Amino acid sequence: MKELSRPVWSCNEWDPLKEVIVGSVEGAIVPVFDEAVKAITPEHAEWFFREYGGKPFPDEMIEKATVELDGLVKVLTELGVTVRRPDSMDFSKEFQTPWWKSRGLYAAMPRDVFMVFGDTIIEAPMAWRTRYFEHLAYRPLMNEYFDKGGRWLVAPKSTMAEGFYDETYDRNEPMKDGKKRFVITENEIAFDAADFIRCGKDVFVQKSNVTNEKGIEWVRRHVGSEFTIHEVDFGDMHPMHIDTTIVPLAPGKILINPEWVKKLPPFFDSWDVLIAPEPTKSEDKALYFSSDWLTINTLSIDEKRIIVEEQEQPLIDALKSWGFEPIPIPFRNFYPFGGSVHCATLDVRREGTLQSYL
Ligand code: ABU
Repeated sequence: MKELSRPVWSCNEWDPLKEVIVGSVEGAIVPVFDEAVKAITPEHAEWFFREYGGKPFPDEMIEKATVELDGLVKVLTELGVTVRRPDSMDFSKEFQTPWWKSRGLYAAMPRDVFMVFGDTIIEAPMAWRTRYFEHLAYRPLMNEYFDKGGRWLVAPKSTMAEGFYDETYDRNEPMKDGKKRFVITENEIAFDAADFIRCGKDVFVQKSNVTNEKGIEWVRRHVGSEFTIHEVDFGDMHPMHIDTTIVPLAPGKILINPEWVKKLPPFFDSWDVLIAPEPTKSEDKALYFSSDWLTINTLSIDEKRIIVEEQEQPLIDALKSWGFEPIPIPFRNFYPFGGSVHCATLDVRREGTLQSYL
């Protein structure tokens, strides 16, 4: 098969981007403040969930974030990238399984739900009840990629019933006997795709409040011997998604969050380690679901060009000094939904080949 005729093909974070899914905040619902949400919510943001949990995000937030997502779509399109969007879905509708009831969340972050390993899209089982059916917003797209010849691997969903969440988990005591604790147990398979980050044949993953050992092992067994899945652990004490911790930008160049990354795995010994500057802080935009390090949650168009949030001037300057060509866009109003440009996108098709960058 000729490389570019593949409907699904992406092996790393930096090969020239050809097709991408961009999320949507249409109909987004604030999750109720349950154990899973509590585990990753900074204390200053608890009020937001207590006030709005189970209700739609305020209209003004949705409108402003939508303008920014539309801006991202425009920029990507002008760069010659094919942009796809999820379907509308009624996330306010209550649904139930044999064990529990919930409402949905949103289809804002395709990165959390899917990952692409070569010609295969892997659909993550997720770990929040609100996200149990989120993949269905992308079903028409997945069917299309499958019909065109792409491979589509779906991980078994946890019941998310009693026993899946650790009721004794305390966010203020994230360590026990020198080991990190998480709000999910090891009873069933769980992972969010955004806990994985790809460098060709080597993929890095962290255990987190949404990804357990069993989930990592499921991926390892199903992707086969072509890929090596490296489990890593950094200094984020309330981890959920690795793409604000380490960000491979080009062969041999990795951007790191110096607050959490004190040491990299030996794989990166010969790589240039680019230390991200402190994030800029915005007084008026609360980060309800995330750390300040959304700064480095960027999207690479290729080995040089990187989409970054326009207020992150220290990062923009640093990227230029390292020889990159940052493309600043306004995206600050998307931050309160829990991510930046990397989270809001899924690169379905990039040029390039599957190789080792060791
Ligand atoms: N969804 C990405 C958020 C990770 C972080 O809180 O840094």
